[in-house]
Amino acid sequence: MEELDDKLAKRIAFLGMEESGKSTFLSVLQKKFGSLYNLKPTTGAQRNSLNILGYKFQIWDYGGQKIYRDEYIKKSHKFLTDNDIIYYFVDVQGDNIDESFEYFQQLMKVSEIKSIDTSRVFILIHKMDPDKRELPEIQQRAEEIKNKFGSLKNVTFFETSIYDYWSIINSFSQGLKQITVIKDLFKKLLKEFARATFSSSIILLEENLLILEKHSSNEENLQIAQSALKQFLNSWVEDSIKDDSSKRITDVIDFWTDIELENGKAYFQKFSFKDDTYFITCYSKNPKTEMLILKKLPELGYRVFEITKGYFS
Ligand SMILES: Nc1nc2c(ncn2[C@@H]2O[C@H](COP(=O)(O)OP(=O)(O)OP(=O)(O)O)[C@@H](O)[C@H]2O)c(=O)[nH]1
Ligand SMILES: [Mg+2]
Repeated sequence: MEELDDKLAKRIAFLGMEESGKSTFLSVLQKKFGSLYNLKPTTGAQRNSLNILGYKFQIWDYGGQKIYRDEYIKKSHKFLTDNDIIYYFVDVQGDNIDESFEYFQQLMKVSEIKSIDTSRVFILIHKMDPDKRELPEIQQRAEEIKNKFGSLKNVTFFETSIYDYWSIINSFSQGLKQITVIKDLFKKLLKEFARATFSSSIILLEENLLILEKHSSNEENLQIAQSALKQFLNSWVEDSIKDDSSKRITDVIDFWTDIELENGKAYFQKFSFKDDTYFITCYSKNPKTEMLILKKLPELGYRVFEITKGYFS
């Protein structure tokens, strides 16, 4: 079983300068909130794993101090092979942008990384903290990062902060989407579920709270569902940090939550099939939706489970 898992393991790289926030981001993904603020600088390249839909993903956290950076470039065949996805971190509050860009350019030149499709390279403009991101100097630095890094390759940017939980899972889910197949089955499933429950938009998440798929009648309704989900998640993260940081966030999350919106209601529901746990957010203007979701969920659980069995083939 272990051998099979290893074959399926997908490799994701976290690269960037020292102190750009890579290891902290990883701890948030792994829900290790207890050790969030006392991480030491990473020595060399460290392997971590994350289970997603029952499959093991490897996340390589490449310590960013100069001695290590030089080593990865020099011995790229040893350090940089087999990565499927690259997350490159730029600290919007502290990094020397020119130096970071130079490192990024060097990385993109080595053959092991050059061969990776641009759709699999993500730049995280990190430490865009909610209380700082509107400041003119931060905005200006974010713009500078986009101009510099965007000039080299047609990469995707995300603005992230550990103080905005949504920004972490959203950016990571986008990357994941690049290495997963059978997307269409989830799409179809959600479309049917939306029809059956009169939902205007739906977001499906797996047990790490990573987004599997979204469905919506239009962009505006999707935005409403997303901002409701963002509210749910951010409040739970706050609670779980305050409360007892050793507790898994998925245990802190209520089984069923809803919020009244100006026009309609948003629901958040945890559901399971066998040992697998999933979450769903629905936004609807129809009062029947609440009852219909509860009625239809067992079947949805079964079908999501069924799809995930062949998910990473
Ligand atoms: N304000 C703010 N600080 C952050 C954020 N993410 C990480 N940090 C802080 O940035 C510092 C460095 O974080 P690390 O995660 O250790 O950085 P790193 O990129 O792993 O560093 P190396 O291992 O040396 O490459 C720590 O003090 C973190 O608390 C963020 O989103 N906002
Ligand atoms: Mg580190």
